[in-house]
Amino acid sequence: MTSMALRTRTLLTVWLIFPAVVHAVDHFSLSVDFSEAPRPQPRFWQSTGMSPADMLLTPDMQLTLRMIGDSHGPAIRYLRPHYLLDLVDLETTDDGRQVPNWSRLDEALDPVHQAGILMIFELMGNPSGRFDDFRESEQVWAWRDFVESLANHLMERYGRETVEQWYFETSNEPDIHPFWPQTHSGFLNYYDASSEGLKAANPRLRFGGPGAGRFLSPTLKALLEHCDSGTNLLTGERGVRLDFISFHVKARPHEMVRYEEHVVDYIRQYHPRLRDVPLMNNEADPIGGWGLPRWWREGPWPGAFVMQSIDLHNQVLVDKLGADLLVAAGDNAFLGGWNRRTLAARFLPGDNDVEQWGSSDSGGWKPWDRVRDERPRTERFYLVKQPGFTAMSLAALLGERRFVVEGFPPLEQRVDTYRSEAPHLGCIATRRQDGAVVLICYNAPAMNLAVGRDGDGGEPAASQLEIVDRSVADLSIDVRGLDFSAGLVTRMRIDDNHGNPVALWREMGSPEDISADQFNALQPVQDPSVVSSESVEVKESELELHLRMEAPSVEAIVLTPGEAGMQPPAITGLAGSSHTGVDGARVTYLSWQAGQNGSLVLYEVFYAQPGEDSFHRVSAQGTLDRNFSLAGTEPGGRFRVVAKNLFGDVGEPAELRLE
Ligand code: 8U8
Repeated sequence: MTSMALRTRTLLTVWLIFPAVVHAVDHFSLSVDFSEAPRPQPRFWQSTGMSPADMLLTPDMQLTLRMIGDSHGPAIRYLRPHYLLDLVDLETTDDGRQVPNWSRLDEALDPVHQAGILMIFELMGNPSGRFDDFRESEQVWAWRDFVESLANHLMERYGRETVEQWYFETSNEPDIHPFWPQTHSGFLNYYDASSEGLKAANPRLRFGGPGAGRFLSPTLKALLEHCDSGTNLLTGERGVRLDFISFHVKARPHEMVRYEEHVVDYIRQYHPRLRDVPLMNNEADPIGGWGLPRWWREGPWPGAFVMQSIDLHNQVLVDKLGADLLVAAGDNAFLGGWNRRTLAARFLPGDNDVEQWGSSDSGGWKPWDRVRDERPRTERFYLVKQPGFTAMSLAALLGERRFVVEGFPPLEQRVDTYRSEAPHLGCIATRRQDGAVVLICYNAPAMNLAVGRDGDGGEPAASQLEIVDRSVADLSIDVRGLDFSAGLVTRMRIDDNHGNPVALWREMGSPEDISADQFNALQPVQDPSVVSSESVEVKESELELHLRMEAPSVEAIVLTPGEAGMQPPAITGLAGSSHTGVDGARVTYLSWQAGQNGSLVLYEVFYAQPGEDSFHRVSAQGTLDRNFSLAGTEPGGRFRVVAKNLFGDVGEPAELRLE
């Protein structure tokens, strides 16, 4: 779409729906009291996944990992890839023993570890095709030994403490063929052997599953039954350890938490002994099929979805059910264009959605029989962060103590998302360790996500656009119980016009191949926009806030006590690496540290071409993540990075000269 066409649509929207907007903007009067007893805010959204594992060997995936590790917080702590053990070959020694060759697995996991990311390690894959029937006792014992040596290898390479923070999980979605091509009873034998192998290496390693793909499937029920009261095949003991129960629900958040509640009810009714076992919905995506084009992925809706999912999981799983929720996060680290389920949109020379080496051809699926991958390897690329990922960086601002925001209709009335009032709105209110208060509000229009499938190329239907247009709302929030008298209110936004690079890309004329200049223009918009920062007086511990929530949108409001004059941390560890952009330009990826990651500072990045004396700013005025990419850099070029607090105080800069 050209910028001309874009403007026309904006005008049309204004003219056509202006009368409707005047009557239709809902208004909600909300309140939150920070002097009440706080509730916990577990970080269950900080996980992602992708498939298959050999994608970890590609430069574009490796840069995605670094963007995760260098994000604010970090936004994401755990990675859950499928088919890791397909990277292991069994080699036969002279005396006829089979020994694992770990080198390709190491090559895949090293960059994950270097990026500071922890693993949800699925014991998935079939080394050299050795294990095809776990009803056979010989295979069960061989698998146990294999898992023990795997765990020992991982602890040796990545450190015992690190691996103790990982979660080991069964094979993904064993209730969906051909993820688990074997029998049911074979699966339970595999479970026992995996559990014993891990325990033999280190009893502190955590193991659970089954990563169920279907709602309350026979596989999930059988595993619960087996772990509760079955017999451990290897030890003869009654019951088998289950350190967490994992399953997948892909739906909009209201429906998602309703399904999850059924799973919790089932566990409590039939397996009261397992009632306190922690839970993971480790593929909590809006809809199945990462690789199908979806119009609503091109823009801020996935960001609003992230916040709504956090809010409803807080309200239902944490508060109402008292569940120990470890993970409720998407499987969204795939590589593809704007409208695929990706953390960063990937630009390739030519068609951006062409299949590349290591990426799968149909939505996370990988047929067992594919051995060789003849497709082209990714060599030239650009990555642009999507609003769903940016929203997770914003969520990292949230504190550990949460307070209830009153004033929306009760949740039970909002469950029917097509008929009830305000199913799409919500606010999360927290206080941080450093005393700042963080409120995040969202507007996630409740349209039918499946409309726009296949046939029509992922274009939005008129009915859906209408739902989006009608969803705008005004919120007034009466904030009470503040324990400071003066501070700063900083607002950061993600919506159509803020923190939304695809909008700028459309204004550029939707180029399939972006240039270095276009990439550089997209960089500053991939962060949430700081839209305002104003000093406020807090009278009688109270403050009134007003927000217009466009649809879809996310707004974070940070209330920082105190005033200007504090020294922000110095930048340390400034480092750069480079790759090649689609147009052949050299792209420098910068990353750094500053105090503790997660502290309330923003960064500014400046660059001077070789021979130039003065630096010019290349980033937005404040960026949240500890990384930045610039295309068209040259040897001798110099970067300067500074941290500044929200009051504008600037810390000690760091400089880097490119080789
Ligand atoms: C039912 C089904 C059919 C199919 O062709 O592929 C599937 C792939 C099916 C169900 C699940 C499935 O994989 C899971 O979901 C994927 C997705 O794209 O939603 C991926 O996110 C996951 O990696 C995978 O576990």
